[in-house]
Amino acid sequence: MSNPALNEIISIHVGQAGTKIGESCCKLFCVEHGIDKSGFILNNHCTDRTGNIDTFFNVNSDSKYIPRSLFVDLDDGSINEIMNGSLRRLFDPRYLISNKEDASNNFARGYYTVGRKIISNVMDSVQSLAENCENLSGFLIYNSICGGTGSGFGSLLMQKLSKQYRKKTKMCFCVFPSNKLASAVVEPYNSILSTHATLPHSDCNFLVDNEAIYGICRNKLDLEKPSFFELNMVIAHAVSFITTSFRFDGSLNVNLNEFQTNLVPFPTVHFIATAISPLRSSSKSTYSNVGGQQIFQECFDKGNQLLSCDIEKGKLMTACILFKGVVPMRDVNVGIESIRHSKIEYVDWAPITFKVGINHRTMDCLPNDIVGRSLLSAGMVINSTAMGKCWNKLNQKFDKLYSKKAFVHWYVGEGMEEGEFTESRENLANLERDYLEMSIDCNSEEDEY
Ligand SMILES: Nc1nc2c(ncn2[C@@H]2O[C@H](COP(=O)(O)OP(=O)(O)OP(=O)(O)O)[C@@H](O)[C@H]2O)c(=O)[nH]1
Ligand SMILES: [Mg+2]
Repeated sequence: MSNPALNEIISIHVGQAGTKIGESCCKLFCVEHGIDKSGFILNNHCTDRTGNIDTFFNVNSDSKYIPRSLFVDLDDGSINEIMNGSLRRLFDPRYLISNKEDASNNFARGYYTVGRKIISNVMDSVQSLAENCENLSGFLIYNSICGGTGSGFGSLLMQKLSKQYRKKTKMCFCVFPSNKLASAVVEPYNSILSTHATLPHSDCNFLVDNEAIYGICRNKLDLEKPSFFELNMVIAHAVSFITTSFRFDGSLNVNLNEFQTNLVPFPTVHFIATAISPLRSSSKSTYSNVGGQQIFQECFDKGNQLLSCDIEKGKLMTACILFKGVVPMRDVNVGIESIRHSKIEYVDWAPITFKVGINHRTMDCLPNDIVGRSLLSAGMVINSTAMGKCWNKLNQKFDKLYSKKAFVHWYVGEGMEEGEFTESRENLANLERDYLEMSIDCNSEEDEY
């Protein structure tokens, strides 16, 4: 019989960004649950801080905890790094899957050709992880929707998961293309093709972009030239806030289903921005002491957001704030009130509500962390109609490329029909319209995003 206390989650990390972010997250989760780099509970770890360790970890007969995580990449570069990295004794090598040939920034290679070669192997591994669960609640999928593997193979995987595990929640943590920084000219194609392919299969996508996180590293954390390693540490903290209530009991807890119910008012409108506060350099002080009200305000500050989406240019639909530390309810209420009276606009078809989660544990940090500790901290997740503008910008970039049919032959050459470009673009136009629809007040006929 299933144990209702258990709520296991399977994490799947796809492509370079997905796997490297996954490694950073696992490092932080180990610190939080008091596990050493080989998977054993630390001797000096207080047992009541271990939390619901089974959410993200399996335990074997030697009492070793192994992340319930699958790492997949089409080339072996990042997987080899993980196999030889500081967590090499933690992972089960059966769940580190790679091949020899990447998708070369091409969605079609990840989806139709190179990715097809390993999909059944990957799905067998997912099944073996799922069979080991007593009460699987769902999947967290990490990828970059700009890369060929992340977008193409990620989409193929989501479609297979949706077919095989239809009723299980599927949430994604995605690197979204940056406005100015791009590592490949075809990023708009990959992201739009993959968003079209996965829209009905994902319940909720938490988006981050590297430009926003570079800004955090430079302006808040005093790092002049941050690398992916540092960017991924910031992302790991955001993931930690979002998943804390799945992993530790709290005075106000938010589970996977509650998240979805509260954050997603309409199935396609499921793209969520995240912010963290406080963000102070770890070199400045041992602990910063910031109050609940200030945390609320900072979470709405552009400089604290991991996605370059101008919340002030849209209307807030829903938001959820997840505290770590002891926060008086009075401070929470004053914080909510101050946001109600700020420049932020709200949709008028739903009451202004902030779902609040509180976990009394203070935040944990890695030994070499760039994010400074704080007695009280929070992650905020926001669903805003401003996201419609992000899709609009990306659609325009797609249109420019496609007006010349530039680079299309690389996709067609991998067996993709050209019609998939137009079909995907039309679907993304519908998504823009969904955001527009959400932003129209009940009382007025015309409005903007
Ligand atoms: N935050 C973060 N972004 C990354 C990382 N690695 C790559 N990226 C970004 O992700 C996008 C490219 O995606 P990758 O994950 O490298 O590509 P992939 O999924 O491996 O696909 P292919 O290499 O094309 O087969 C670019 O926008 C990179 O800037 C990382 O470790 N962290
Ligand atoms: Mg790659």
